[in-house]
Amino acid sequence: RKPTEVVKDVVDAAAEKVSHLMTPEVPGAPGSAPPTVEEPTTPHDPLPPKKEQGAPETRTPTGAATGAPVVANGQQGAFLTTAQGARLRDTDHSLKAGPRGPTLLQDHHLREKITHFDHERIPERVVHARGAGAHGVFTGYGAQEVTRAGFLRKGKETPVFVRFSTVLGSRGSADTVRDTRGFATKFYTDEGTFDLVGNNMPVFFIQDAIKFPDIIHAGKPHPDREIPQAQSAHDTFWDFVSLHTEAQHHTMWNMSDRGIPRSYRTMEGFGVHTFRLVNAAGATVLAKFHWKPKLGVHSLEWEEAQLLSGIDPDFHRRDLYDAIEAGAYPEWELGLQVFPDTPEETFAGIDLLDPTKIVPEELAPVQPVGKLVLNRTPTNFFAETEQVAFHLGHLVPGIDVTNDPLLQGRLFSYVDTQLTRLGGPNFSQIPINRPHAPVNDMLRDGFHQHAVHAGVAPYRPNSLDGGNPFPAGDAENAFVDVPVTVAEAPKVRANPASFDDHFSQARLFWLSMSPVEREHIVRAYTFELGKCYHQAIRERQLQCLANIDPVLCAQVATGLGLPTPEPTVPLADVAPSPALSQLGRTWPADGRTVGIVVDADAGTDDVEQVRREVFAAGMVPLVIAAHGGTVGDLTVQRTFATGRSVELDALLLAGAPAPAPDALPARDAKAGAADAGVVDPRVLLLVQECWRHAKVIGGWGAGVRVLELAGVAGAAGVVTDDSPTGVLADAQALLAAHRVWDRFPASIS
Ligand code: HDD
Repeated sequence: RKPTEVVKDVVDAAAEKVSHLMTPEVPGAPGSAPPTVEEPTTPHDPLPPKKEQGAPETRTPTGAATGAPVVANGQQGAFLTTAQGARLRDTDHSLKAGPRGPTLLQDHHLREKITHFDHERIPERVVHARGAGAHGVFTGYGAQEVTRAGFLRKGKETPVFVRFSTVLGSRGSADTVRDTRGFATKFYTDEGTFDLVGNNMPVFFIQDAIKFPDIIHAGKPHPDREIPQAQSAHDTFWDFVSLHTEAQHHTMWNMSDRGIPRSYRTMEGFGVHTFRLVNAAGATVLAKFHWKPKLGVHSLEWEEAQLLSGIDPDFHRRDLYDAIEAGAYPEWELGLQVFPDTPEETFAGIDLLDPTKIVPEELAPVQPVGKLVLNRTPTNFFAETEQVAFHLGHLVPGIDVTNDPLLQGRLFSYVDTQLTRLGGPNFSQIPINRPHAPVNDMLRDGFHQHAVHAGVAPYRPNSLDGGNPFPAGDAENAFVDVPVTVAEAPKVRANPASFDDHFSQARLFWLSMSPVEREHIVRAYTFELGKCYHQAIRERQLQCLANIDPVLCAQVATGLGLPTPEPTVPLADVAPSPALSQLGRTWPADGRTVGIVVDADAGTDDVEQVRREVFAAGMVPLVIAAHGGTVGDLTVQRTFATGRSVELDALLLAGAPAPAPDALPARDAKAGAADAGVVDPRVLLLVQECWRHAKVIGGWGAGVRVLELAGVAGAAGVVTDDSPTGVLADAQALLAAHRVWDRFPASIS
């Protein structure tokens, strides 16, 4: 055979090897083959990058003069080379004076390899260090009446990159900690890059950016012992927020179920600040950005979040990646709350420049202006998710900032931080940060300059480069700095008086919660304050709670064993906002995970049928059995050792697996307990965990006996039927509410 044929075979084999990552299948789906893992030995080209990588090259690319192709991935050709392209014979042994001799200083390959490795780590983000990203597409619905921004035009498609994150933890911390989540979106629009750098909560701890180092120093681990990691349950955090009471509203969101999302896919997102939009005629409005997830807003149970930190610290990152690879593309609608641009910059008495306040959706409905679909996972975490650099100053014509003092300070901070993190001012040339709009700036030189700029006159005006670049006017869609009148006022370090109301909206949030959500909030405060060492801090926070709501305060005080203080300010007279509650609505069951416990000794036909129906409904079935491998024709995805309630939305019992005889205590084994219908205790644990976590549970045939032994048969949200598909149908109906909330009637009203 010709060498080219051999190479083609190897390339085909390699492509097949990655194809399972591209197909919309969950590993173990019916018909999917296990991937092969042998190491190929014949030279061949590297694995191809996933579709197009990064943005098109818009600056003069290195190599263009020689005609060499410019590829965004750094691997070309079949052979291992140095960083300079010289082919290498051996990368496993350093150059030594004889096999047992000392290593020679002249080993340039050893030094290049180790030196590069020594410098592989870059500083992690000072906040939001832990994150996960994905590529996608944004499609506008049309919003010309309020903004000229082209990416919001009806039907206009714009590539995006989104990075979700926690705030407090280090890069290696767990995903499911109680914290705010970042929701940062980079729109690579034709008119320049627009970054919407938001969170999953619509308010912030502070009203002025100058206090950002304070809140972050308070939330990060204690400087002496560097604990706790990725937690707010410690003295410095509660010391700060109880003294700095404007943080109370955001803190309440963190203590609510919003602080422990079920998935990035089930989070709302908020731009937080009020922005100023300008349309083609120059008319302006004020607006707040909202992301609404297609799957609804869902959260973990606190016990689940804690267990996951040990069982699967990468739970959210894995969930995002798996969903996209399985073709269950996460979706959000972008919406706008629009307000008239009045000199007071208020709406319904709410100061729109105060980032600790929301405008309830009942007063200003969220109007959808586009759809985001995440459909591609990053090829390389570091190159894309780690190096992506967001900045609130990345604005496009039609979107401008307001005087919100938090927003104003952020406009400084984001570029500044990239200088240290990404090593200089040229971070916009890193592939993930490259604009898709043509760039013609006069920025030159600096560390890591990748462009080979032509011309001699990077200044204006010039005649030597023919006057290029030329400023754009309105007709060429130049960015508009809205000429807002700045009030004649003395220079002061002060806030407007309206910023002094710190409790009314925390109360609004509390009053908007359902009883079960309130119970979760009480438990969260009790847990977090219970972890503080200082009694004075607990008492001070209880005083804040007393100013928010007496029932909340009394419940937490009881949990802490402390007296309930009286309010020191009048309780705000506010109307609840039902839109803030996560309960009481139904949602599509897409992407939900259904565990099916099978008995290795029983038939599996009915399980196969249920499995197919789960798939057909857009959900993910996970077969759970005593051991890995196969049971009948079924591939086992979780065993009784690895399958836990935390990754399931529903659990179906298709059998009553007995414990392995040698797993029984000697006494039971002698008494023939296995024959007497004893069920594997790990299955009972699984059922009980699912029950505690308010999961939908179902069973048929012998599975019903497991439910009886676990003591949950007949309880709310536990369905049984003679027909397996009948059980699935009932379970699916219950899943629309996400959990079986009425299993635990809450006492707080
Ligand atoms: Fe910030 C990162 C969101 C206030 C300074 N911030 C960062 C990220 C998100 C937010 C989602 C991660 C971006 C990514 O994935 O790379 N930050 C917010 C929101 C805020 C906010 C919604 C309030 C409404 N931030 C805020 C203030 C300051 C900063 C007031 C400073 C004065 N934030 C930063 C930063 C970070 C950052 C230090 C760290 C890494 C980065 O910027 O690129 O500059």
